[in-house]
Amino acid sequence: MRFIHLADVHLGAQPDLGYPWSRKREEQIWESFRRVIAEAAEEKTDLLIIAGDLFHRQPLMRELKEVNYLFSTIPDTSVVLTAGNHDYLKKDSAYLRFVWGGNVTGLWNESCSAVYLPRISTWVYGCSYHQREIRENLYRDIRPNGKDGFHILIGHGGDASHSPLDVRKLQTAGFDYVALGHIHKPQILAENRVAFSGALEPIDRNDIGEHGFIRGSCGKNGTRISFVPFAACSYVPLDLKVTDEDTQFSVEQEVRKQIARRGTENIYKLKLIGERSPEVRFAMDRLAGLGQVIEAEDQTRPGYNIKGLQERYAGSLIGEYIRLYADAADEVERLAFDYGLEALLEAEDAL
Ligand SMILES: [Mn+2]
Repeated sequence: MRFIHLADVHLGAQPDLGYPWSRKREEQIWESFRRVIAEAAEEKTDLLIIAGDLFHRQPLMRELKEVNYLFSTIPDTSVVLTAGNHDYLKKDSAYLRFVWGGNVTGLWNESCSAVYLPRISTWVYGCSYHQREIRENLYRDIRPNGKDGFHILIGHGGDASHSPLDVRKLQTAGFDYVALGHIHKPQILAENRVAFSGALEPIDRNDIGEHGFIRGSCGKNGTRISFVPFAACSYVPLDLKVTDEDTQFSVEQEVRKQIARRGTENIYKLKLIGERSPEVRFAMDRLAGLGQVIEAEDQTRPGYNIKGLQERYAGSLIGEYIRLYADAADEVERLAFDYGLEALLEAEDAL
């Protein structure tokens, strides 16, 4: 029995609102979901699990119609989904009013129930959020029913206000696989047993690293799972170490090179570190314009020749300042020292 485990697709999300690529990202999330369905068709996947937060907010009827159309293109795949904290089941939720295709099951109950899929001899257990926050562990007492077939649990949560989880218990409860959603970072918590697929696409700048889904199978020899990178883009931290040789233009050249090498489709969190020549200033807005750069931070320090300055300004205010404050106790003092020295040297220059 071959399955795909998805979660946190967040259809309808508009990542990085206000940035030029936001609209494209909104489209890419839908497009990625469509690509997964095509993948399921190609691989003849038996079961598609969607472990909550398929939508970023309450789904609209027309959006469910699109989703249901996509499900109808994989009639031989059973689709089982639950609602998470983002697309939780309000009283008038479109999820409940919508008439789904024959291959689609929503586990909409507030507490765990199971559906049996005879074609693949598989029981799928799970429940849905009926409110934004749930502070108790929804899956504490759930166990497989002991009947023949594979037993898969769908869970959503993992933090204090969204069903905290007990991984050990989930691991030993007796399920063939526990498919988790809510935490956007993909992570296998117990080998071939318990995993967060992570968000299909990164949803905001905190979703660093690769994203995709989990592909797995259950059979006579147990369960096998693996993570499949699938997202159209990643948020990439880009720390560039500058030296006293660097200038605005040389750093621009390096940023261009790095973005070309790591992929122009990605979104970058740029940080300049290291010691720059004291005369050089970096125009961070120019650097941010060189690609999809969501953050551009200058954390460089002026690389003063402290010893040289102290000798040169011995007996003057600058010499005294260096003598008193050059040994900074921490990063804040160090920064204050740099600013102070810079101001003093500029004042000196102006004389
Ligand atoms: Mn969630």
